[in-house]
Amino acid sequence: MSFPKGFLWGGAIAANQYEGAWLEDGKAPNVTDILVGIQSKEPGLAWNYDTKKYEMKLDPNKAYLSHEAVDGYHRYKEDLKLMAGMGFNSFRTSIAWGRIFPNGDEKEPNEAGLKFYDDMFDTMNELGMAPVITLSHYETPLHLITEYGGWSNAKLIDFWMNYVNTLFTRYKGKVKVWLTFNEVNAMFRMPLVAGGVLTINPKDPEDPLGSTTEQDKWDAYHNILVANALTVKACHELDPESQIGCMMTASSTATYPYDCDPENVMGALDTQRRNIFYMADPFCLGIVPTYLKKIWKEDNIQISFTDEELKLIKENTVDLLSFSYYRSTTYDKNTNLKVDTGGIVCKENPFLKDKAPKPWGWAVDPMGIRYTLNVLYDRYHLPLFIVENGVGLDENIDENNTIEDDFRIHYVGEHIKNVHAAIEEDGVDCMGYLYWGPIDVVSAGTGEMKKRYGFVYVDRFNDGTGTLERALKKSYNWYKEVCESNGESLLK
Ligand code: BGP
Repeated sequence: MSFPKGFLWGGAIAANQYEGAWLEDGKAPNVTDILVGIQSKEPGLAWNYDTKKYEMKLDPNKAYLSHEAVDGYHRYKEDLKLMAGMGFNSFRTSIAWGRIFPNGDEKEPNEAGLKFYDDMFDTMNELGMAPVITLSHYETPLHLITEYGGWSNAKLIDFWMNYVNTLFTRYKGKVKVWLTFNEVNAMFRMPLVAGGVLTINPKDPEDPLGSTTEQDKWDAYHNILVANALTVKACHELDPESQIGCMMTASSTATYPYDCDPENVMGALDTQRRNIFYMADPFCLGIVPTYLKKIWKEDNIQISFTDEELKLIKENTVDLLSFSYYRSTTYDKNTNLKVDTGGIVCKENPFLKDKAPKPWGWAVDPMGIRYTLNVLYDRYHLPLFIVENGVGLDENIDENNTIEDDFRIHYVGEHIKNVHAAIEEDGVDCMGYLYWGPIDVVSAGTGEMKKRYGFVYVDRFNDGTGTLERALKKSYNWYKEVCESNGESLLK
């Protein structure tokens, strides 16, 4: 009882949550640098009434923890050794776009940024961990948003292509798997971060987020579909030995009708469509779903794809579908849907008794990952890659300089067992499991340090204090056994 030979075991992080050094070696701010967590409703922006543009204006009373994060920029070599120490054969991180093209619209890249990732990928390969690299993990350069309005502007496609062509050429042979945009299907819930969209002539300058229109978002959708297809094409041409995938937040795949009321069944399907399939279908099947026409009509959206664009999207589908899964949800027609980074929240599922400890308290649904794998495989027949699954806990180091994180061990173990069942019993082609946040990083959603996912603890706190020293939690050795035995330790 083990996983298929060559199964990829490891963990995943993102540049903006791990590296810090937000203005070092030529880097300029990216979109997450002006937020205390991507759920924040108050971006550090001010409207300049003369130039009619937004400018960065950080709130001096707020702690922007991502600016220093956990100092990965200076400590990645030791951290990667700790990751390899767990028997990882792969490791996922992102490239901060702004290290390579600080403002995003330069013609020539920043050599210091390129060199940094050269060294990082060499270190991973030397340690036996195949780099799995996200091209953009909520890291659109801020200048592209304040100057151009972000992805709603078709100019972004050219800037992006200059960026990705530079990467495919430079890192050819070093990267095993490329992923295009992290959780880009969340762009309607989080347009600024996941879609990099901001209206540059706002109705209410004091409310930058509230001003972004549905039309802006659909324009961004259009441009991102074209950019994704062009990226797949470029990758196949420039770095044919690697594979390229899209990256979806797939928790919404596991949207269960709250009961058998046909309206709830239909509503659950509609939730899946509006949250994942509307984007995964073009990326994986090369089609723009027909039901979108109804939505565009209802919302009075002007959007049309040229024949040439449709052909491009059709011919350049991804090699694999990677995704995050944290938890499932229900659909109930009488309850409003709420969102956070782990997925959608609706009416509580009475069958899920197992809950993560408060304050986040997510309902644990390990079978949901098996369900998600099955739905996605039936629909796309593509290799699937779990590149995020994990649990954030509020943890304090004990007198033995460790943390007994039994709940994490339980959570991860149950999910991995269901991944195995999907592969062995259901025949799903799943190429790997990467745990989200194998080392504590800044939370994407709330911008805190307090929400810790790591097998490795980092001494840093919400108020910005801490020595940044690393310590191993109990789960470190547990996950090491799982990875080194190719899952056998868990399945026996
Ligand atoms: C995903 C993001 C990650 C990550 C994770 C956990 O949505 O891709 O960047 O952080 O969620 O979310 P959080 O940090 O908000 O708990």
